Amino acid sequence: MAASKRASNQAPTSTGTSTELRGQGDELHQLAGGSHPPLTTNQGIAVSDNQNSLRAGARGPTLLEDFVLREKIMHFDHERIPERIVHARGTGAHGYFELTNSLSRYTTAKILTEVGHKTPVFTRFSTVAGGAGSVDTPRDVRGFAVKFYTKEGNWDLVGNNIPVFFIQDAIKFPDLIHAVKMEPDRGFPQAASAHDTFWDFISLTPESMHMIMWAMSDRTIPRSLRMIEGFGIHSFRLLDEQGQSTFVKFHWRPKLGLQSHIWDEAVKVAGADPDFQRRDMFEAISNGDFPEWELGVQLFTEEDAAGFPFDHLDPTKLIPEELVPLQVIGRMVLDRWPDNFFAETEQVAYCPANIPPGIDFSNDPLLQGRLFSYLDTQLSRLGSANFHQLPINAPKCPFHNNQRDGHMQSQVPKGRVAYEPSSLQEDSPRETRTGFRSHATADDGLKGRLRAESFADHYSQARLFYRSQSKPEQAHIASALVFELSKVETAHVRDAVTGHLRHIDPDLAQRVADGLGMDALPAAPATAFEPIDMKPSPAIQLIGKMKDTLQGRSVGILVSEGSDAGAVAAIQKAVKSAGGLTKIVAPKLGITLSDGRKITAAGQLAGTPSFIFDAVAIVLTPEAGNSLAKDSAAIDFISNAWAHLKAIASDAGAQPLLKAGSVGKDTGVVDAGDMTAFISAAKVRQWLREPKLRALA
Ligand code: HDD
Repeated sequence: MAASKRASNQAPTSTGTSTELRGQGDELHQLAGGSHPPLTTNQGIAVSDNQNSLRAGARGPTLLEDFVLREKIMHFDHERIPERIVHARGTGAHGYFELTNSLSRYTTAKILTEVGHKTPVFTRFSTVAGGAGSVDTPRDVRGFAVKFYTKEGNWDLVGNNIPVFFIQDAIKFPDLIHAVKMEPDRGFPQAASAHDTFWDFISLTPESMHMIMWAMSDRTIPRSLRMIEGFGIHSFRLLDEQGQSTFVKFHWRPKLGLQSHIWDEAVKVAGADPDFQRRDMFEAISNGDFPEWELGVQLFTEEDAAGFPFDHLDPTKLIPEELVPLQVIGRMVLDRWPDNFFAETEQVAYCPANIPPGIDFSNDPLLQGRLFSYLDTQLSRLGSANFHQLPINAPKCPFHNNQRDGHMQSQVPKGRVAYEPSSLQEDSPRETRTGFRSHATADDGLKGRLRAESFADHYSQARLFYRSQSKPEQAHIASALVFELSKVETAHVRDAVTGHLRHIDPDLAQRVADGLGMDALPAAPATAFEPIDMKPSPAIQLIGKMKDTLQGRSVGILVSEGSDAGAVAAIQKAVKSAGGLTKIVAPKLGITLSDGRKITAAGQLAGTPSFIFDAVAIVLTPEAGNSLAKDSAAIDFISNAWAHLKAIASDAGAQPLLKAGSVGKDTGVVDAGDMTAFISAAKVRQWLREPKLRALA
């Protein structure tokens, strides 16, 4: 049978008659099993042979007449659409938003007033700088874009995992992006900010300093997309029945709490699994472990804003939660993976200008520029003004207007009226009183290319951020700056950035200068605004927002031939009851434990390093312990777990391996018999271990 299958698949088959060719298709059909519909061209013509093109003789030329071939290749040639100029690498999922607390005092928007209603959403997470094929774990801001298909039209909240942005005015966006992307002469580095052009731009753009603090923190190397916050960044408005306005900032808070990689881990994960975060999201949703976020709002009035020591219209500023508390109003659950990556995740088109009645924009100049950019980019990416008709983009409420025709029109409007006003057709669409209205503001300033003086303070909130961090977080920020600047070849750029740091925090500047081996601190640039000290905000810590849980985390259990089945089962049980997942890793996929049971490991050791787990357990016979102590993959497994500050449980047999991996002693290194100690150690990183093993700035 195998031989005949090979023979029938061999191409080309002699001077096959059409009968022979059909026979081959039928055979393949039977081999696959089931009742498949006939393969057709896009015109619905059934295809009899999908293996051989039409030729003049078995060894002759292919004929132009072969419409099956030409249609197939033409379509293939056009399979790609332009990738997003930013945020090209992304992962999306379907789900719903459920309102838990009504904002009816402030807005007429139904999505924010109808408690209990579940609004469908499609949410896409992304990195910013890399191309569509880049890795998931570079140091980068993460996009957090939510399309709510509300009853009153689509609302797109197109945010990031950081509450502020690099620049104050949209006119600088192309410069920022050109600076961070691959340098144009050499075409590298891909998905990395650690290069001259990025830091050159930053050194000349003091308004970016606050964002730089966030970007250099571990926020930009998240462990999982399920463990990031999201922010709408700009102030928006809520409008009530009378058109009264209240300002609002939107925040997403992950149910699993925040967790990030440490830098060395992120770098290694990039090699081990370029799709790490996409896979993590896919597996979580497939396991029914649905990612979830709370939606919180900060509400404030024009009068409140007048009392803030910063301008809330400046997107490089956040409003500390200690100043305007966060009120949780709902939750978003992502419970369905897309059926098709291209049709949904690639073709989804977000636009911050999509908002339902009852929500409105503020004058944030970055937001104002974005309102133009996204619609324009969709035209170039999706190639037609009808991109809104694609299923992933179409509103789920009725929509009608007099826009007509255009490329790829898929609607078939009826009737003779395609204009307004009209009197010829009863059901032609008309404007409505409850339609979208803009807040009536009296903005009558002088026309000019201006920047408000209230936007001049570039350092106070950068200082606020740095000083609000815990000690390990501050060390990571300083070390990230040293790392990034050490990749910058131009000395004056390194100096200029370090000079800015002096305005943020002199100690930070000194740490970075020391880390770079500078002889003296470079001069601080002149500043129009003397930074002020703000009260530290613990709410902007990352470590402070880690949850004491194993939920959403995973433990790798390294076993080998004859490992103690009872110990393995005990670890699996303890981790499961703490809400975590376990995966068995072994030198070979098929492995027999001490009870004689043959199991299939989830990962083979050489391809399943410890950095894809949150904690590890090692259960080995003395023989296996001795032999793995000479195996570099096993040594890397354990030494990386130690270096990445993870909890390690091990039995007696594993000790030679721990020794070979230079594992030391601390509260995170426990006996495999003590699951209570292991579970509590596995919930956190062993921060106290870090200074012992890594030179941080
Ligand atoms: Fe943007 C995509 C977030 C400023 C122009 N942006 C894009 C995406 C996110 C953001 C999450 C990906 C959406 C998706 O998943 O498809 N962008 C932001 C945030 C900003 C921001 C949080 C500042 C607060 N963006 C910004 C400015 C401009 C753009 C100032 C232009 C003036 N952004 C774009 C774009 C993109 C985009 C070129 C590329 C692909 C797309 O829109 O659909 O239009």
